[in-house]
Formats: sequence, C-alpha cells, structure tokens
Amino acid sequence: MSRQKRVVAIHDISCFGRCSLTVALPIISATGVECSVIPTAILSTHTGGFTGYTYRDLTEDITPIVDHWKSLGLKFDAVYTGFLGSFEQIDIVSDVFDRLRENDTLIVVDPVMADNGSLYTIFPKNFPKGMRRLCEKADVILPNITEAVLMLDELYKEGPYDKEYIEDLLKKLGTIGAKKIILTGVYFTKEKLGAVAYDVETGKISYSFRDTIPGYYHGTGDVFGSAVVASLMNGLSLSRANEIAVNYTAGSIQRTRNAGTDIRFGVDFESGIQKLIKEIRVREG
Ligand code: PXL
Repeated sequence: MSRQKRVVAIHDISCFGRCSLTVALPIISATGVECSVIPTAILSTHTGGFTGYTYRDLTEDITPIVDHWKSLGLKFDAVYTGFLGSFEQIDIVSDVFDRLRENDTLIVVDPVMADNGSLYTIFPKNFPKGMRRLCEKADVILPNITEAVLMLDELYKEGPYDKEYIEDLLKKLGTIGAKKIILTGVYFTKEKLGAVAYDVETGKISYSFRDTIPGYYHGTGDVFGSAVVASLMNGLSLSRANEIAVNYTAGSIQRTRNAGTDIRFGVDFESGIQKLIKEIRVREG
C-alpha cells in the first residue's frame, strides 16, 4: 500500500450552489485522498445568477492557518487553488505556495475568474494579471478559454474553434511557466465539447470530447478540476485525468439536465462518485 496522499484545497465556501469547496472536498476525499481546506471567503451562494448573497472575506485567516500548519510540520502532496476572494489574496496564496511546497508537491491552479468572454463582475480589471502571476508558480493550470485569453492579454473569440487556434493558445500558455495545462471549454463543432491536455515538456496534446449538453451549468469547472486533482493524486497521467474529468463532468451535467434542476444549483456530481472512483482505480494500460 502506498502512503495516502494529502491535498489542500484553497477555494471559497459557497454555502449553497455546489461549487468550490463543497465540490472539491467530497470529490477528492471520495477517491481516497485526504483533503484539507483553506476557505478564502464564505458566501451564502455563489455569485452566478444569484443576487443578494452574503460575502465574508477570509483573507486575514489564510496566513495564520498556514503558520499553525507549519508549526505542526504538516506536509502536502498537492495544493489546489480555485476561486480567490480578493486581489490581495493572490499574493497571499502565492506565499502559501512557497511555504507549503516540498520537492514533490504538485501546485494546481484553476484561475477561476471568467467565462463566456467576460471577467466575473466582482473582480477588478487587473485580476487576470495577478492570476497569471499565480499560474507562473504552478505545475498544472486549468484555465477555460476566456481565462486563457485574459491571462495572455488577447481578445476573446467565440467558438467553434479550430485545432490551429487551440494549439497556438496552448503553446502561448506554455510560456507562462506551468509545465502541464488543461484548457477547458474547447469545441470544434457545436455537437462536441471538451478539454485538451498539453504537456509542455513532451509536447503531447490529447483531446477529450463528449456530446454537448445545452445550457450553462454552474460549478462545472470545479467538478472538473477536482476530478483532475483526484486522478493525478491517484497516480494517473494528465491525459487520462483529463478524460476521466470530462466524462465525470459531462455525466454530472446530463443527470442535472434530465432532472430539470435550476442551473444555478450546481450539478449532480454526487450520483456519479462511485463510477468516478471505479474509473480512477482502473490502471492505465
Ligand atoms: O465555480 C466557480 C465559482 C466559485 N466560487 C464562487 C463563484 C464561482 C463562479 O461564479 O461565484 C463564489
């Protein structure tokens, strides 16, 4: 038996609406990986489609939490960051990377800040520059196309995309610093949607697509990112992690659509967890 892996997930807690920590914690734990958390903020709901939500910023708590952990000598196999509560938190989380990074700690940054061509309205215009700085320090980054173009200071283009555009974007993302990239929200035709994994060092590019399901569902990026982290911590390759995460996310969206759930409530990732665990346990050939 190999030693159990330990991850710290650094995201907000949206108390209702299945995203960020309420997604990362169950998914990562269910796959046998210990999941500690640093909450960046507490909101009554996520910010997508709800109004009047509460918002408590936890910036001041981050460093003392890590100070205490350092005093306990705790070590982490991965640090996985998502939604950050403020611009100021970028530098604080960057410092957390320096303090928690051991030789083989995997730093995974999902630069959660934008989708469908626009920066989330709660973030200032310079947020993508800050997120780019955080991505420079990562081993793995998980941007969607909007986040990628914002960090590269390029104009957003509507899809469908072509291979040349996507692979040019991947090469440019490869200059930021992280050696492994998964770009999400990729489609070459309206019928298929997925993600592409790129290993900067080997040049290997692998696409994973599933049938497009109409509608915009919240929290899907976090379901995807958590499945990627869970797969990587279970020893799977980046391309296999991408395949598993695309499958799991598409299944979660499909169940939610079939049930007719309000799209703001997040997706039914729970009913697919057993299948996810099984897929992760199948050794790669
Ligand atoms: O799923 C990304 C996310 C996480 N946390 C909060 C959000 C969002 C996306 O809108 O608002 C608070």
